[in-house]
Amino acid sequence: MNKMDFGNTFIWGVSTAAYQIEGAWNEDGKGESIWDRFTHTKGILPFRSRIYQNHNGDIACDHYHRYREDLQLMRELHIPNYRFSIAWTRIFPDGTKKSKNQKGIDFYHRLIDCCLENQITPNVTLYHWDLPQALEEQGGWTNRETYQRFLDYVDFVTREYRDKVPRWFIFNEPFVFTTLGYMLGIHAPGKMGLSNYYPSIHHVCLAQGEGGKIAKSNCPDAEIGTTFSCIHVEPKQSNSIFSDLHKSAAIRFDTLFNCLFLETMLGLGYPIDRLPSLKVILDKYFQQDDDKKMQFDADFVGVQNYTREIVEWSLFVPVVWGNIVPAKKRCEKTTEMGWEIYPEGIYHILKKYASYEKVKKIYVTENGAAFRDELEIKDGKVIINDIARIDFIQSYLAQVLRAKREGVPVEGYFIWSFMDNFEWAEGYRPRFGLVYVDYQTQKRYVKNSGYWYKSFLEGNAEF
Ligand code: GCO
Repeated sequence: MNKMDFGNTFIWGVSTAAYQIEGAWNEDGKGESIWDRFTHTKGILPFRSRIYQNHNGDIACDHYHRYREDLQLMRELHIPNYRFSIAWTRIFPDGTKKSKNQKGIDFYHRLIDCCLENQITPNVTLYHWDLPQALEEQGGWTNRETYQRFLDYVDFVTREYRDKVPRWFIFNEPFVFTTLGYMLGIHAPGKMGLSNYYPSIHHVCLAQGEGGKIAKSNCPDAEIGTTFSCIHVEPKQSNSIFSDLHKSAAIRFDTLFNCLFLETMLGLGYPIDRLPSLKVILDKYFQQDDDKKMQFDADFVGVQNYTREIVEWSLFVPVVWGNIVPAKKRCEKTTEMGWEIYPEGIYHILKKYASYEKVKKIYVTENGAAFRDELEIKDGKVIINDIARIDFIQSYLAQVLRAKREGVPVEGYFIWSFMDNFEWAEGYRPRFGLVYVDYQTQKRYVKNSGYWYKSFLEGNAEF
């Protein structure tokens, strides 16, 4: 198999996110984001820091200052598409348009122009989790007003850069940032409980649909879509009376993980039939015409898949009434994140998403793996022989091609990630990059997976 098997309209790239790589957390007028606050605030439980070894994104990969070097390296690796996110707080430091910050606006003009100078297509994610802290102090996504502020931000940014950006992503993984940030409290802003979760889900659905329509209206010739974290879910196998209970738990997890934010965008409404708990949203937060507001005729959907989950029924976990069976309890092959390596999972997810009539096109906008990278010096050169990451990418690509050959309209693949970066609550411990970052010196070293991707993109790598 080689690149040409995917056809010459298939797009290839790498993905990153502002908070995970930029650093310069308070430079040139940038406002504080919820991730600045969350990483600067110690956890409530003294023995448990909220972030591995109290890491934070203050400096990260210093991409804010080193983007030219990074894009030059991307060009040397013949990577044609760069997906990155814009930090809302560089544009509107307090989250509202009255706080417009020209230095932040100019930075993204420089970044986008540098992409174009290097023959790299800029793909812009409008929101990759870094809500302005000033808006969080008014309730954040639990406050319906926040979605209006998001629309002001989307309107400004898509007008500002529309002549240079051909592809826009409204959100990165709404399921993840609402669930981990407003239900479980393990991501910023660290809120917990259904009274935070349900309103944040609804206001994000409104922001997704209205934001998509505004972006399309401002950039009619661009491709406008959004990205979803997708996890292939299977029920725990059991011959006991619990078998059906596990199966119904798997349906609830699958609905929450993979269907909720997609189906509201497609105009199918909340999947109450499969996840009755969501009826609270209709009773408490839904307003007239919200179903129309949530809808957006996306040009594409972004699928982000890394693993599979096996679930079992449980009486103790609300909303889904189930538990995830930890991967390390049921399989040998896991990544540094403890995620099962299960390539068939991306095939199943692609088939699932393609089964929705209104899904026109799919890009795989994140896929990749964290493994322990060993550095060795050979003839004065740093070698990182990350075979496991190359195997991972090849095995998942094979499943993407399998789905494509069965008629799934999958038209692109972006590796997470171009370079090692800040992995949220896990800090800098897991390394996902094709490029190794020495955080002490900020030196970059291309891993063998980066060289492999280069030769694959040149059409020279068969597997
Ligand atoms: C996500 C985010 C990325 C992560 C990556 C690895 O999908 O969670 O988009 O920011 O870093 O997926 O977990």
